[in-house]
Amino acid sequence: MTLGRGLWLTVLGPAALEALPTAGVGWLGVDLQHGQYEVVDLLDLLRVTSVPVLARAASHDPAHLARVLDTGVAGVIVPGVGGGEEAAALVSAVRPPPEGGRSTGLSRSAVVGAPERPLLLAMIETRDGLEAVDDIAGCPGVDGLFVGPYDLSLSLGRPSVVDEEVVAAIGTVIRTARSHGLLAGAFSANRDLDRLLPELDLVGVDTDVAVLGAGMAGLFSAT
Ligand code: 3PY
Ligand code: MG
Repeated sequence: MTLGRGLWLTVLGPAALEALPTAGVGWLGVDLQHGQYEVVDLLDLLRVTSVPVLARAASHDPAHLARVLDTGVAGVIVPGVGGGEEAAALVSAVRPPPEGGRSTGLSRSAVVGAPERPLLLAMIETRDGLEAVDDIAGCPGVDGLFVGPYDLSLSLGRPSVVDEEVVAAIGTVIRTARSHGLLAGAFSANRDLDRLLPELDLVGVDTDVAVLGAGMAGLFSAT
C-alpha cells in the first residue's frame, strides 16, 4: 500500500477541511498528541473527507487507542515507541482477538463501517526506539514504522533534522522497515529534509498551519 504525500492536521476543523481542495493529498494525519484536537473531533473530520485519515495518538494508553479506533480512522500513528515489548502491547491494544485484546462495541467504526484492519504505525523518534528498531519492526501486528525527525533529533542531541546523524538514523529506520516488509514513513515539514529522505510509502509533507501560512504569504506579503 502507498499512501504517498499526506497533510498533517493540527488545527483545521471540518468546515475548513471540507472547503479545501485535497487533490493530490494521499492521507490526512490528525495530530491528537500536539494538535488542538480531542478524540471526538475525529468524527466530523471523517464525515467530510474521503481521504484516508490516520490519527497520531496522544499516548499508548489502550483505552485512548480504542476510542481513537472506534471513530473509524484508517489507522493510528503511535508516538515514541521505545522497544519490542511496547510494540507488542500496542498490538494487543489495537487488534481484536485472536491477535490482540481490543474489545468491540457499538462504535462508529462498527456501525458506519471502517477499514477492516486499521494500520498500526509505530513512531521511531527516540534513541531507545532507534536502538530497538529491529525488535519493533519484528513485532507481529505492526504494519509500519514512521519517523518523527524532530523528536529524534532532540533525543540524539543533534541540532536539526537535516543533521547528518539524524538523516543516517532515518535511513536506518526506513531500511529496517523495508527488510521486515513493513510500510516506511516519516514526517518532514522541511524542504531540505525532503531532498534527503529515502523513498517512502507515506510522508507527512507539512502541517495545515504551514499550508495556510504559505497561502497567506503568497497573497499578502509585500513584493
Ligand atoms: C516528530 O518529528 O517528532 C514528530 O512527532 C512529527 O510530528
Ligand atoms: Mg514527535
